[in-house]
Amino acid sequence: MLILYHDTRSYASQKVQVYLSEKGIQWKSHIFDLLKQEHILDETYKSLNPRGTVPTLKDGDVIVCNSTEIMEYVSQKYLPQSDVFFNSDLSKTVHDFCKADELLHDPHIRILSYSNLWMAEKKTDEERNRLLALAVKHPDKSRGEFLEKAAMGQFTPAEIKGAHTAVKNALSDMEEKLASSQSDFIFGQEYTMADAVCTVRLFRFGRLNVKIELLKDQYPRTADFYERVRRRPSFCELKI
Ligand SMILES: N[C@@H](CCC(=O)N[C@@H](CS)C(=O)NCC(=O)O)C(=O)O
Repeated sequence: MLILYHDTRSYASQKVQVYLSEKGIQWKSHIFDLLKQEHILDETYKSLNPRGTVPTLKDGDVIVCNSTEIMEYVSQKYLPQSDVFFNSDLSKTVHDFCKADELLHDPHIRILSYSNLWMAEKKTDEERNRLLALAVKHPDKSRGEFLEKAAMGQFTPAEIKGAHTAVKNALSDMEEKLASSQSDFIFGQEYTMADAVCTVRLFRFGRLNVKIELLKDQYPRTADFYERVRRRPSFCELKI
């Protein structure tokens, strides 16, 4: 049985959860509470994912880190009938889209999520000091520095503005892709990893107060896409 190491609130983990649910693949959950930094404190997890991030997939002896690679691994191993498997152009398009989403996530969605959701409530000195002490222990130095900045509320106005611009650009890009796809899905006639990515992206934008329904005039296809995917059973995977 596949084991997914994840946090149900994590953006990167949610993409995999939605995709596995869409494709009817069974998996077992190993949850870390990222806000308590459980993924850093667990010594055995370091050997599975040396960067100290989630998600990680374990399939027998095979360990796969990173959301795009996990979805690709699952597609190749368990979904040999999929369009993506037969069509290398489509497979590259979907891959590139998912990789671009990772760059939207880090840094932009992470900055907005930490400042508007995870660190929005005022922390006590004790909580902040605990986070700062863990930040220096993070196996990935740049992630430790990011956590320190988030705990101290030190994102700059330029970083926040850059993140909002990136969100707008992502909405325009989805709108264009849906206009040219001429189907219910982002690319081609089949639900792909890119659709899981867009579902999670729009859900997170909603939590970050981007009112997709109110953007119907500017992004009508994206708003319709979101209405459709919200009705799919896989949407139940999404909670914050
Ligand atoms: N590009 C990676 C990003 C993974 C990532 O940033 N995961 C976040 C949760 S969404 C994480 O592990 N954060 C904890 C940390 O940085 O310590 C992917 O797509 O899997």
